[in-house]
Amino acid sequence: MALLFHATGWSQEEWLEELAHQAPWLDVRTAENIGDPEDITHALVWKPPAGLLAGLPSLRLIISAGAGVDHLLSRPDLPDVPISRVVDPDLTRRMGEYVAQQALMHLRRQRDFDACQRRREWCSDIVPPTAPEVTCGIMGLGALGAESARLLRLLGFRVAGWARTRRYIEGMRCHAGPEELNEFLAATDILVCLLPLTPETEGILNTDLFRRLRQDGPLGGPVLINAGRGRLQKDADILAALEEGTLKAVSLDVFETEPLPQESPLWNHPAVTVTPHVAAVSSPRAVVAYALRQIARMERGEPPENLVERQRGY
Ligand code: NDP
Ligand code: OXD
Repeated sequence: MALLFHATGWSQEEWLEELAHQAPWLDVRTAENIGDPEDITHALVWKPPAGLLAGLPSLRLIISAGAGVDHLLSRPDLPDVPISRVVDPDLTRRMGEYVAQQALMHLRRQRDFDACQRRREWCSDIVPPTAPEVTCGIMGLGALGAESARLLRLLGFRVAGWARTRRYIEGMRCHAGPEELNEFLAATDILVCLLPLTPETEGILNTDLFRRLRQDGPLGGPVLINAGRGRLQKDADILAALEEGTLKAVSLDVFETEPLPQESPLWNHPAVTVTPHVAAVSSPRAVVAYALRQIARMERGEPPENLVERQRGY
């Protein structure tokens, strides 16, 4: 038994140290030191390079080191073995914190106060509404969406949600499917997107959708927070919606092209808050522990957790 580890764009060293620390007994291989491909039974990966997972005849499980699996499902060379994606309290907490922070920032008009401060202006005429006057609508009610909803409710926001299938979450209205999207959008002041990227969701955050959001709410226009995936949104449509006033402000952690190109107007738009895809980073400690639990489950003959359903795309 050997584990192949590869994470594009992350510190390889830090992850290998964590693997050695938590599982000194485990035979860990890397792309540069793969040895006999027949030994590899498990792979813990994030955006593996093309070809890395092909040609591993003993591979039994792929573990995605992130919650999203579009980096795997989009590849033609993906072997036909189960994929477990990380669902972990550390990652979930990070996303909840990001969503709560951004929602409060928009509620409290912090960007406006920042601008006033830069102008040395005492803007005491700006009086923000309170959370119970504002409805947050969460697209995607999975591990991350459900926790974000819980935190937003604790902060006093009205919260509604939308998912592919009917979800039942205490204290909030859950809408389901394309036929209930309109009703959900029409009541939403702050739209929080935590959808996976699939053929159905690609480009869903577009002009048509923005125009269906509640336009006369207490924030002076709807706000978008997207921490799902960049290709869920059309960057150009966001800029146009800000221009025409269909969106009041946006917080974006993800972008159609990452890193966000230097020339993108999103960087210095006064109504755009940019973070560099860090809303919920995968912590080596938490994810290595998760991966080891999945390997142990398989050793005991139990199915791994959080298996991806390939045909639905997440
Ligand atoms: P889950 O798989 O647990 O939840 C996905 C949710 O989206 C489910 O509620 C699902 O509906 C819903 N959904 C999927 N397709 C559709 C559709 N066509 N129409 C309506 N709803 C749909 O995922 P997580 O909550 O764990 O993660 C969500 C995404 O967050 C990840 O896929 C990833 O892209 C992103 N992410 C971003 C990070 C960042 O740092 N920015 C970090 C981690 C993740 P149903 O409940 O019916 O299945
Ligand atoms: C993830 C991410 O999917 O970091 O976990 O984007």
